[in-house]
Amino acid sequence: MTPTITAFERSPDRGRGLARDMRVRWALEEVGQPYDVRLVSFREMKEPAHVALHPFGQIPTYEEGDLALFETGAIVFHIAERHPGLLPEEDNARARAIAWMFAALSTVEPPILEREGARLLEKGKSWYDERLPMLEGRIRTRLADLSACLGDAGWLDGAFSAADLLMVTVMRRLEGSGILEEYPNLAAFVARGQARPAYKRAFADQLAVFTGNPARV
Ligand code: GTB
Repeated sequence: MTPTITAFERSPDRGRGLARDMRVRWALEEVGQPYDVRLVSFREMKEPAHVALHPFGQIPTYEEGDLALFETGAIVFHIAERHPGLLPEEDNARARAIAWMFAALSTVEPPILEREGARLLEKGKSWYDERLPMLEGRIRTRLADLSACLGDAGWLDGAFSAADLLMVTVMRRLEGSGILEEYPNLAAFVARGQARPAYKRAFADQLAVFTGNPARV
């Protein structure tokens, strides 16, 4: 059954692939699962039909037969469980990859989102100039540990997995900050993810929504 995901009708990132449907598109491309996309406006996201799929009125959602899912971590995990290629077969390696999926979303992403939120909503506040370096310090703490852990390895724990996919998308949200570049092995890790053919296809497809110019790479 072909799954349907939702994405922004007009992404505020202007097709830079930073909205979270990119993660789901990339996972589906990695496993070779075709999918449909239903584009939603900001107004539609808050209407009952969409809220029935996503309690917080957000994108992306994932529908497959009777199953409706929200939360990209859960969606990517579901895809990885149903298809070979995104999680190791061996039990312990699989458990470690899942731990890294959680680490990406619950340990590395939150400080990055805190900074993003502050830049978006707190510029001009009296505390902003003091708060920003503090938030960036928290990101550096996480990235320094991650960088030490990754070392010279290509991926987080053996072969490419859903954990790498999530971590790459999380770290892409630092683009333009200059922070990622302070950790050359992490910058190379992100670039490796972006070089994957499945990433490129997913990126092109979400960009085509913005440009109105469907294109495949
Ligand atoms: N934890 C949820 C998940 O992982 O699925 C978070 C989902 C989420 O934040 N969705 C956002 C959304 O629907 C879109 S991706 N927001 C609308 C709302 O809450 O009303 C977040 C996002 C938006 C825009 C950019 N950008 O412009 O760069 C980047 C990321």
